[in-house]
Amino acid sequence: MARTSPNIIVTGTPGVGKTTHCEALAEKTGLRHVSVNQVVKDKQCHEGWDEEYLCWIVDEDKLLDALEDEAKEGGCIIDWHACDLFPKSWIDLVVVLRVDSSTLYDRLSARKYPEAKLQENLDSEIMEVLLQEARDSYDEEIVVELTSNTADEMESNVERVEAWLVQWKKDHGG
Ligand code: DAT
Repeated sequence: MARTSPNIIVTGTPGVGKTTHCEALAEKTGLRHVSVNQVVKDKQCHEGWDEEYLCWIVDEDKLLDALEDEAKEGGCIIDWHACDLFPKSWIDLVVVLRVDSSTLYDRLSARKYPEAKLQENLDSEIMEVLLQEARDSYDEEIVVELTSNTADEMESNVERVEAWLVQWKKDHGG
């Protein structure tokens, strides 16, 4: 059955502003903020905790099973620092947030990331790893790169996604 509400991924390197954007979007649009980190934790979709990188070792099969019903229903804003694991058929829009290195450095330092993890994330942002992953995994028409350095940029990003949603609903008989 076709979705009556779209699924959106908000992705990017940790610290780009995914959670902040997803919360604002959920409030404005009524779509649901699906924090993958929370799902991994709550539904135990992991094989333990990585002490070096301070993150869960995700079991992707379990994660997809845990998300499947919600994704089929539609109306999810999926918040995760990866995007290549989700089936193409689930996803209507992929927002890749980008940020300047110095801003990212400040945000991750404020989170007290260990040096190796901080450096790895900075490299990942500079190398455009998530943007490439999105482009490799989805049709280019649905991948949108947006900058998230300032509150003004965030506001205009949210407006842009809201406008996209209005159009999506028109196109899908809403
Ligand atoms: P992520 O979920 O991608 O890890 P976040 O939403 O937790 O990122 O944001 C990390 C920090 O940066 C947080 O303190 C809020 C701030 N931030 C995020 N996007 C911003 C923006 N566009 N302008 C100013 N601050 C922002």
